[in-house]
Amino acid sequence: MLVERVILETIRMRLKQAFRISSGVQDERRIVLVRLVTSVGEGVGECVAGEDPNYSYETVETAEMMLERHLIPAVLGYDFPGPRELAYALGRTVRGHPMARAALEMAAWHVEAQHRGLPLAAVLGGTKERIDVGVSIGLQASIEELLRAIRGYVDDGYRRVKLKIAPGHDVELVRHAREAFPDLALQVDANAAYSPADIDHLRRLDPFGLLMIEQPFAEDDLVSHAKLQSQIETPVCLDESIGSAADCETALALRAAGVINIKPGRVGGLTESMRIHDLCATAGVPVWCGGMLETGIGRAHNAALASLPNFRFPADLSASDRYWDRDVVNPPFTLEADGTVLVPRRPGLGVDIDEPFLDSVREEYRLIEAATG
Ligand code: OSB
Ligand code: MG
Repeated sequence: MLVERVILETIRMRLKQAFRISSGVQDERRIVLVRLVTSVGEGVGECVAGEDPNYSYETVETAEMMLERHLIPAVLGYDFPGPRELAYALGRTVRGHPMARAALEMAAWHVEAQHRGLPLAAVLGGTKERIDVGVSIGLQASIEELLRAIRGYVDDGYRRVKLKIAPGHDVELVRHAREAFPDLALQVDANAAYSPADIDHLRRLDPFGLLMIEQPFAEDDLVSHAKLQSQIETPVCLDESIGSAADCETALALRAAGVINIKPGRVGGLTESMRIHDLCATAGVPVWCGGMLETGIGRAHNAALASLPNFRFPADLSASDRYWDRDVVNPPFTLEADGTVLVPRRPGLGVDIDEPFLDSVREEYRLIEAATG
C-alpha cells in the first residue's frame, strides 16, 4: 500500500452520560480520526486518547502533534507490503505514544481488509461471529444510583457488568451490588487508584465471586499486582500496565495477572494486540477486549479483534446507544437478545461511516499530502 494522502480530523461527541473513573471524568470526547488514502484503497482509524492525561500520559493534543509532526511523515509517500510493516515503521519512528500510533495503524488494517475484500475479523484470524459483551459503569454519586444503573443495563440485556471502584468506594459498593444481583457476572476496575499499602484491604474483595479485579495499582507497579494475585483467588487483570507485548511478557513472567485486558488503541494497534493475544494463549492466560468509549469506528476495529479465539471474557464493547444518541456509523452496534454484539461480516470495517453526520460534528480537518517534486 503506497500512502498517498492522510487526513487528520477531530470530531466532538457528547456522551449520553458523564463517565467517571477514579482518575477523572469525561462528558464528551474530542476524537482524532485518521484517514489513510493509499494506492489500494482507503481506511480510517480512531484515536482513544482523552482530553486529560489521567488514564495515560497521552492526550488528544499530544496525539495530534505526534501524528502531524512525526507519524504521518513516516508513512507518507512510502509503499508498505502491509499493515504489519507500517506498524513496525511507526514503532521505529516514535518511542511511546501508542494511542497516536494505533489510530494510523488501525486505518492501515482497514485498508488491508477492504483491499482483500474480506471482513477485518477474517483478516485478523478471528473465529467468532458474535462476541459476549458487558457494560462498564462509571463511579456514581450514591449506591442507590449505582444499583439503578445496574438494573437498567441488566434490563437492557447486558449479562456482565463492570463497576468502577476507588478508595472509599469499594467493598461496601461491591457488597451491595452482589446482594442485589446475586447471579450477575460482575467485575471491578480501579484505574490504578490504590497503593501497595492497600493490599490487605483489597483482599476483602475476594469473597464476592468477581470475574476479575482490574488494575488496582499504578501502571508501573507490576510487583504489587503480583503480590495481590498471590494472595487472592480472583484473577487480577491488567489494563494500563500493558502498553506492549514486551510489557505483557514481563507481567506474565512475574505472574502479575490472571487475565489481560487488550485495547488496541492502548498498545499501538492491532498488530501488537495480536502479539499479546498469542503470548497469552501460549501462557494459558485468557484475554478480553476493553474499550475507551469509542465511536462505531473504533468499536468496529475492537469487535474484529475480539473475534479471535483467546478472547474469553465478555468485552467492554457495548451497543452504540450505551454511549451516544447517534453513532457515526451505519448500522450502529446493537445488543442481541443473547447478550452479544455481532461481528460485522461485510468486507472492510463492515459498517458505513455516516459522512453527513460526521460533517456536523467535525471541528478540524487537515489534508496532508506527500510533497511533490
Ligand atoms: O479503564 O477500561 C477502562 C473508559 C475510559 C478509560 C478507561 C476505561 C474505560 C472503560 C469504558 O471502562 C469501557 C467502554 O468503552 O465501555
Ligand atoms: Mg480499565
